[in-house]
Order: sequence, then C-alpha cells, then structure tokens
Amino acid sequence: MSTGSRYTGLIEHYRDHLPVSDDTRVISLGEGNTPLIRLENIPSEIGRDVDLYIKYEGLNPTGSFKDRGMTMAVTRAVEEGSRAVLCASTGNTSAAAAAYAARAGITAFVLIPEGKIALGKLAQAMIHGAVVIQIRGNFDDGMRLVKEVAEHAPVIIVNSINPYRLQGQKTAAFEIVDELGQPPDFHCLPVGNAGNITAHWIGYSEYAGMSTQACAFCGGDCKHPCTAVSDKRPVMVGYQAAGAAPFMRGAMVDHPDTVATAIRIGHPQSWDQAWKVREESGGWFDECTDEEILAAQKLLTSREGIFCEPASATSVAGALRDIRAGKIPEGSRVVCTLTGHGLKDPDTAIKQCEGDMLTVDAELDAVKHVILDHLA
Ligand code: AN7
Repeated sequence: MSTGSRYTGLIEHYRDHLPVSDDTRVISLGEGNTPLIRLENIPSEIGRDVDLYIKYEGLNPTGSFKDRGMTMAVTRAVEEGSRAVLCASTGNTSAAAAAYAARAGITAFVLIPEGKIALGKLAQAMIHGAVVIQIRGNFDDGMRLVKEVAEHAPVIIVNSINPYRLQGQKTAAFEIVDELGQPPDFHCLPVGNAGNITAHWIGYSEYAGMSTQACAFCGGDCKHPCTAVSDKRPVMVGYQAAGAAPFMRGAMVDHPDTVATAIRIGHPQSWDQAWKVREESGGWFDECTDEEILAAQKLLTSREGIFCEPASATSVAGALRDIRAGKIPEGSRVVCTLTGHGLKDPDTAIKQCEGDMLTVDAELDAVKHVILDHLA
C-alpha cells in the first residue's frame, strides 16, 4: 500500500527485505530513518583526515536502536496471536518492548537488574504499563530466567535471540548504504549481547549480494542506490566497556561492571555470530575504560551538539583511539553508531558536569558579571 511521501516506519520502507506479508498488521511508531550526521569539529581537532559519521539511533521513537528490532518482533508476535512479550534488559529493550506492546494492545513483562538501569529507561518501562520485575541479579541472570520461564508461560521472548529482532535491526545498514551510496570503510559499534553488530552485518551482506541483481524495490527501473552498490562490505569493529568485555577476554565474564549500564553484559547472546562477523569482515574487538567512554560522551556533546548515552559513546571512544593510532587509516569513511539518546541517563550526565554549575543572586550585576567574565 502506498502511503505517499509520509514515512511510516522501517517495515513499510523495507518491506521487500523483511519477513512480513501483505496481510500483516504492522506495529510501528515510525522508527528508523535516523540521521547520519557528519562530524565537523572532532576530526580536525584530533588532526586526522577522516570522513566520520554518526548514525544517531537515539532519535528512534523510544530513544534507542532497539525500536528497529522491536517493531519487527512485536509485529510477528501479534501476527502469531501472542498476547504477551517478555524480555530481560539493561533498560533500552524494556523501554522498547513496553512501548510497542502498548501500541499493539498486549502485555510486556520486563526483567531488569535492580538498581542498575538508567532513570529514563525505567520511567519508560513503567509509564508504558509494562509489568516491571526487578531481579536481585544482573542482565545475564535475567536472560537465563527469561529463557527458563518462557517454557512455562504463553509469552514470546523479544530479546535479540528472537530472530525477528535482528531482521528489523539490519535496516540500519540499509539506510547507511542508501544515504552514502555505498557502505563505509569501517563501521564501529558498542557491543553488549552483540545482536546489533550481527544485524548490521546481515544488512550489509544482503545489500552487497543484491549488487548484481535488479533493484528489489522496483525491478531495476529506478535510481535507487541498491542497484549501484559494489559488493564491498565494511570492516566491522566492536567496542566493549573494559569491565564487561567478554570478547576481549575470549570467555564469558561473570561479574560485569561499567558506568555504561546498557552494555553491562558478561554473557553475550550472539557470541558465535559476532566472532563470525569479525572474521568475515576483517574487523576486530577492543575495549574502552569508563573514563574513555565518558570523555567521548562529553566530547560529542560539547564539540558536535550530539548527546548520546554512555554505552553509545563507546563506539566513538574506540574509533577515535583507532583513528589516532592509524589502525583506521586517514582517508577512510567511518560510521559510528550512537545506539541510545543521552536523555536516557540524566544522572550520569549531570554527575560529569557537577562542578560546572553557577548559582548567583537574582540580580542584573551578578548575571552580567558571569557573562562578561566568561567572554573575557
Ligand atoms: C544503548 O536493553 O541489551 O550488542 O537489554 O542499550 O546488540 O546487545 C541493550 C544493549 C548498545 C548493545 N548500546 O547492543 C538491553 C540491551 C545501547 C544498548 C547496546 C545496548 P547489543
């Protein structure tokens, strides 16, 4: 069905690439179609000639990339007649599940690690009416429980072990190729469960395979860039928080810890797939300390006006280090995914800048002095 020029979400937009039929009732909040922003200040500040883009996934309806997978997973859950979905979450998956379940008129059950999810995400899960179950344990405990309980209750798991999640998320790669006309040389992502890096690889691979065929959208009679892409795919680079870096350790981590609570994950669900992505793309994994992550978050907000949550800044922290080191060479075109919006975690942002706030009397002189001193 044509909807004119109104953008109505990624399932409608990439319908031919996704597991839906003409009869499918699509559960959408207009997700996808997020900005690809070229960084203007940071590359010259670090003195490297790179073409560096941010894929700002924080601008999805619930503020993270999870919406891409959730529109697909909830659409299919509803199509299969399910009345409830279930997930474990470090926060963003629960926010997305809660919103899309509300939209669909079904129930979302979400398991979250007690005290370890950012305030905005908790607010979202609660206000959308999800049944929020805090567990005295971490995300990995929650994931284990979700798998167990789903065998005893009529619920569909909407974590990224649900294959429809990755199908939805692969569209981020489509958007990047559609916009740039070809894939970037390097694509850098934060890695937790490694679902998203896997999904991007699926997307890039599908588009590359299409390069010699007629355009899947119109049969070949259009200017759609998918007719023109080379069969090139990017080098995929995954960055983890140092306290939660099983891909660096080469083994599961039992007590993950990091300020980037979204990726406080020690037992990644897409372990094998992510190693395959690394191998097939010629990429690598690396880790960033909490200090590096927060510094990158601050750099993006203060130099480029882009506010992401700490986990998301991991991609930029790692990429900038690898660009400086020449591992990502000058002249490269690089995309970093910023997975979630900065407003998800206001506490961490404010804590970073606490000393910066001034309090003065409500008088002209006081305010004037601050401004003139500052500009002096
Ligand atoms: C902002 O919400 O796992 O490597 O339960 O929220 O695909 O797991 C979140 C993951 C990166 C990692 N950035 O992505 C959850 C959850 C943000 C995130 C990741 C997450 P994957």
